[in-house]
Amino acid sequence: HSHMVFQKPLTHPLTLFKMKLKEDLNPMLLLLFHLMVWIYTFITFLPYYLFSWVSEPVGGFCGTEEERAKRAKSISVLGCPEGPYRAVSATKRLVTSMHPGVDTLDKLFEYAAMRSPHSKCLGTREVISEEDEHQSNGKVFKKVVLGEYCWRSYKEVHTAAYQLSSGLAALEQQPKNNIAIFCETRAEWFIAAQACFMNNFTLVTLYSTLGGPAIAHGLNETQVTHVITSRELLETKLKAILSEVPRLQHIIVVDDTPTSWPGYPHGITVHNMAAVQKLGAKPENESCSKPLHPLPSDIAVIMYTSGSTGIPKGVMISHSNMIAGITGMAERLSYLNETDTYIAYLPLAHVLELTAEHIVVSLGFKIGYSSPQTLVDQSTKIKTGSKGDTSVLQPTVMAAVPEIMDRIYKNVITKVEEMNCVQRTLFILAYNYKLKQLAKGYSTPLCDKLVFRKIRSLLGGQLRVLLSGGAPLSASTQQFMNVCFCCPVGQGYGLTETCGTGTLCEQWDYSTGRVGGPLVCCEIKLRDWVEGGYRSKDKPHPRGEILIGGSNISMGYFKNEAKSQEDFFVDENSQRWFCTGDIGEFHKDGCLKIIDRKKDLVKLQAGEYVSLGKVEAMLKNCPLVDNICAYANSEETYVIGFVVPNQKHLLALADQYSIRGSFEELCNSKAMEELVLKVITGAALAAQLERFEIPRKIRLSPDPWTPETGLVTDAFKLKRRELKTHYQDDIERMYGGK
Ligand SMILES: *[C@@H]1O[C@H](CO)[C@@H](O)[C@H](O)[C@H]1NC(C)=O
Ligand SMILES: *[C@@H]1O[C@H](CO)[C@@H](O)[C@H](O)[C@H]1NC(C)=O
Ligand SMILES: *[C@@H]1O[C@H](CO)[C@@H](O)[C@H](O)[C@H]1NC(C)=O
Ligand SMILES: CC(=O)N[C@H]1CO[C@H](CO)[C@@H](O)[C@@H]1O
Ligand SMILES: CC(=O)N[C@H]1CO[C@H](CO)[C@@H](O)[C@@H]1O
Repeated sequence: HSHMVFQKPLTHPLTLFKMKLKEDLNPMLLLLFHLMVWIYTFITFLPYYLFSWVSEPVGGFCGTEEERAKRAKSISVLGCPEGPYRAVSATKRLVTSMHPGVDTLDKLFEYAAMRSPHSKCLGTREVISEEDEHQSNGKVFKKVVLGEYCWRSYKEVHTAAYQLSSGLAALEQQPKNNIAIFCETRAEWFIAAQACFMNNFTLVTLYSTLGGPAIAHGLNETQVTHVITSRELLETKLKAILSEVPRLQHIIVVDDTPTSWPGYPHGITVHNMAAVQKLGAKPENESCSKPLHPLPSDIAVIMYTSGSTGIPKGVMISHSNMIAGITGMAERLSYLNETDTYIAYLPLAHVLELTAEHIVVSLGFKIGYSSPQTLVDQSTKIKTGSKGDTSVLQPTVMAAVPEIMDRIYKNVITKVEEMNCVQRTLFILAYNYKLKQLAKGYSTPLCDKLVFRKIRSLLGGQLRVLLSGGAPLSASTQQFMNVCFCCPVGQGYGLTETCGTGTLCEQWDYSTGRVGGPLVCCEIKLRDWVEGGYRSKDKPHPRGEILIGGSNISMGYFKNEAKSQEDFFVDENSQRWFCTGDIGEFHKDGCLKIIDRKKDLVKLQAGEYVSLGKVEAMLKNCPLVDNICAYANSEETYVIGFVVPNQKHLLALADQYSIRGSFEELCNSKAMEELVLKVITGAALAAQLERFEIPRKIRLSPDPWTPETGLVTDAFKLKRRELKTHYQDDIERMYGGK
């Protein structure tokens, strides 16, 4: 059987529209559209043609986008199919730092603060009002009205961090002790991190969505005495586990109010961050804490990853690891400059967000803080009629996990379905026209202005690049973002263990499903995985498990030598490597494509191998499916699935077959299960899945899987073990046990 995962073309939802449209297409409209496009292209092409030979192409950037796309991004330095592959500009030597002498994170921020002290650095919106909105079903939603962004300059942030660092030292935070940050993404998080780096305090990061036992485990294992947190997390999560963290002495709360904290156990003091900064600003304390600058080999962060299985693991990341990772990514994003704006809303405890914010510092632009609940005008916490963060900030750079883009995509598609015939025809014509032009390397300014401007304004209207990481992005969603948001989606691949780095697509690479070539700071090898049937000798592309090596590879897992030995190794040139467990293939142009995951492969009773990840990726493109987890057991002969259906589409389907009931009732109905299974099977066959790969039975779940439910990670990756436990009864039922 074949392992050619993710390679077959997916049926794009818009092609379905196109088929429907053929019947009711107005020929006049079509003619008019083509005429308009032709005239516009002619008018804009002429000056371009006349002037194109005047401006000299810049070295390395010459040629049309089409030519550039053909050029190799990386090559195998020894010429073997298994690699190692390196970026073309780094074949002789991997690049480990961007600014000379800047080899630790504290030096990086100091460098940025010296270079442009008065530039805007961190921005936060002020809260104008807060109110409770009562829903008809008795639920209460908190809604906020937010004002403009208030900015702090690089110099102000540096001073704030310096004072906090001195203040923490005055509170007897010792240079050799770890210190934890357990907080939502906000400016104070970033300032606190800089404060720690300055004084060689090792920072321990924990996701704010982790459960109590996991947090206690992390805090206990790292033996922290000081924790920086927010008022909300202190009251909802931390307070309950204080007895399990006996070493804890000081809690620093980033909020301003209240200023006194009664009712905490003996031996624990709670401080406001502002008070600690004030303490640090006193001359007697400032002088007593002579900063102990870290060395590049010192550990900067112990990052706990929620992982898709078991208790969280702490990954030890040194300053040199971080600097190399930032350098690698910043090199590929070097077209960004001080005029850009980054919107920060992903968890800062996630390596993607932490490196992204440091890239901003490294390139010298500004960070505006946001949150998933206030991101756009329609977000849950934004009061109807007031503005979301993207509208106010108008960011030019944004990072997103595929889950968020999938949601945007499905929303817009639903809107398109609701349009009248003329509007829809225009939209689809423009969409397909632009798709074709992009493939050829041309832009379509007229379509962008007339058709896509409104969609683009959803995210502020100024986006220049969208960075995507954390999980594979489906080809249809990527194309949709390329077309409708008029900006490239830079898909990347990296893990916490590799400091977020590995590969990143180039700005003008519009090919889908691929994650680009290796960054200049690392190299990639493919290792044969014989059981899975992947070998570097495979044709047409070499395939195998992805190994990433370079100075960006982290030092291993905290207090877990056995696991570190298993996943990391050092080669004969004393370079560290990490074995990712992901399966990839290298294309002719040196781009990597992730095609499978070792852990997701299950052998069915009859001996067929099923890649659960591949099945899920295919079926997620089905509009009826919001999320899906495929499950298979080696003692059984078929695959089953847990499905979170799309509410709107499920209700429509029920309506079509005159099945009545609330969304929840429909999800529990046997008849609906059969209907959805029929639709999914159709979609799976259209996507050319093998018969044995298609779920034979499914369970519909009315509740979406969010990180809070513990069923997915913060990057919305499925936690298979937790899902299995959660649906144990259903598994038994579907396999005929009950
Ligand atoms: C920084 O702290 C680590 C322990 O966390 C210690 O081993 C190292 O020597 C310190 N670095 C300096 C330059 O003092
Ligand atoms: C905390 O760590 C100690 C050892 O350092 C261990 O004995 C104890 O069981 C741990 N407690 C929790 C709640 O994990
Ligand atoms: C920054 O980039 C923008 C967009 O590419 C460009 O228009 C501007 O001139 C650049 N500014 C500087 C100072 O390089
Ligand atoms: C370590 C140290 O010297 N801390 C001092 C910081 O300032 C406060 C208030 O002046 C003193 O009480 C601390 O002893
Ligand atoms: C911390 C770490 O792993 N450092 C390594 C980075 O890579 C260079 C060579 O590429 C090694 O010499 C370092 O030990």
